[in-house]
Amino acid sequence: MAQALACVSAHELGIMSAKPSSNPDPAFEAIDPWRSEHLTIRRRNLPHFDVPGATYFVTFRAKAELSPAARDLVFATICACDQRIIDLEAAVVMADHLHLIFRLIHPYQLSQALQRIKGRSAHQINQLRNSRGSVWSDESFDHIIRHAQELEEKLEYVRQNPVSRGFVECPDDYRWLVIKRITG
Ligand code: NI
Repeated sequence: MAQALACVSAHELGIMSAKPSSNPDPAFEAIDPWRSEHLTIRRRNLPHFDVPGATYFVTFRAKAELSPAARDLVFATICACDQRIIDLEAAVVMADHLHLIFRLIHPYQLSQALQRIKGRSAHQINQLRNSRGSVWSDESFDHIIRHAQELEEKLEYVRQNPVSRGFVECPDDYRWLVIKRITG
């Protein structure tokens, strides 16, 4: 499991570990998603928050490695959902997982958006592979981005993912990456 989560930074998983007790009002923090420094929801086990206007950082994993053709299909599915279900900021499709940064378009909820992306891409990948069954891990990791600096950090994280994984030397050379705004 630790390996499967390797690309999610430690603070993304902060909700799973004890938080330092330096906060003067820990009870308040515990119930307010905007006050929680690194709210991350493991959606199979915990309730989640749909906050209107929130920008989400979402990661989910493929059960088996995605071929370049499969990554094309996933990327096309994400782009097809953009401006219909999600307002996409950034996406990267890696060989075994993907990261998305987006806002929801009314009236869609986070679970619906993820179901749409996972379901449509899985259907197409199964056709490609002449296979059936689940393509994606059931779990998704989602995180509400709280402020502009964090958005910049997440955008850069997404942008550098293919580089840090050794796929390319420059982010622009990676085929399954989109960043909509200029960073830096
Ligand atoms: Ni990653």
